[in-house]
Amino acid sequence: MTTPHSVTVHAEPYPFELSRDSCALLLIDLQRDFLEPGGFGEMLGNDVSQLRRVIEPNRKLLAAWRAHDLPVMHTREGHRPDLSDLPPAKKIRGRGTTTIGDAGPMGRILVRGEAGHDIIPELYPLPSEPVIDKPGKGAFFATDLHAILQNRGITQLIVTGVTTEVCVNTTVREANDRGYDCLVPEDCVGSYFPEFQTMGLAMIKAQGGIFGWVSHSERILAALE
Ligand code: C5J
Repeated sequence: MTTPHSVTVHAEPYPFELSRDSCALLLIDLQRDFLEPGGFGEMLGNDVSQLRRVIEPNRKLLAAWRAHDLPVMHTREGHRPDLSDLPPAKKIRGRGTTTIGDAGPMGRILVRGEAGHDIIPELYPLPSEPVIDKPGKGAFFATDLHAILQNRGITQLIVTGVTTEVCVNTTVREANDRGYDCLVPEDCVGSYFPEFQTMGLAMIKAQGGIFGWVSHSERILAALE
């Protein structure tokens, strides 16, 4: 529905009516261990350039959100230092020699307070922007994100970050089930695997937007201006 405070963003499967009064930018897990050369992601053999290409479009989108004084929130995937919130199944999954909680190239892997767990400097949160520390893939599981969004009257989310098929997709699905409208700018989300990037986006907008909408940051910026 178009209102005096809404703008239309060209999107698929159909235009997204972005309400300036109730739309937050949610940046998912833009953490050093996932994106930086020398981090845990690269140590596992992943090509971090596939994720690093999202930095610049996210930087522009974040700058616009801040300039318009619209709400911004960030998430980080990780666990308590004593690993009491780490399910044993997650700890042993993959049968790797180095797993969550072990010493990695940037401190203990996916442990809160370690260098690799923190958000990359290019997109670092302002003190006024909530940072949601999440133990799971979805940003709503075992966090206060839903309460924070409800308290601020937010009903729409622009979801960006990494990885497209894991934490971004899981969060969009969780948000959809809680009644939020989600728009995903394709250039602001990234996967180590190009085929998962393609299919992760296709799944969101399939069947008339079964989980949400897909667009491009430039289209969102154009609509905001
Ligand atoms: C995220 C992961 N953030 N792929 N985590 O997607 O394990």
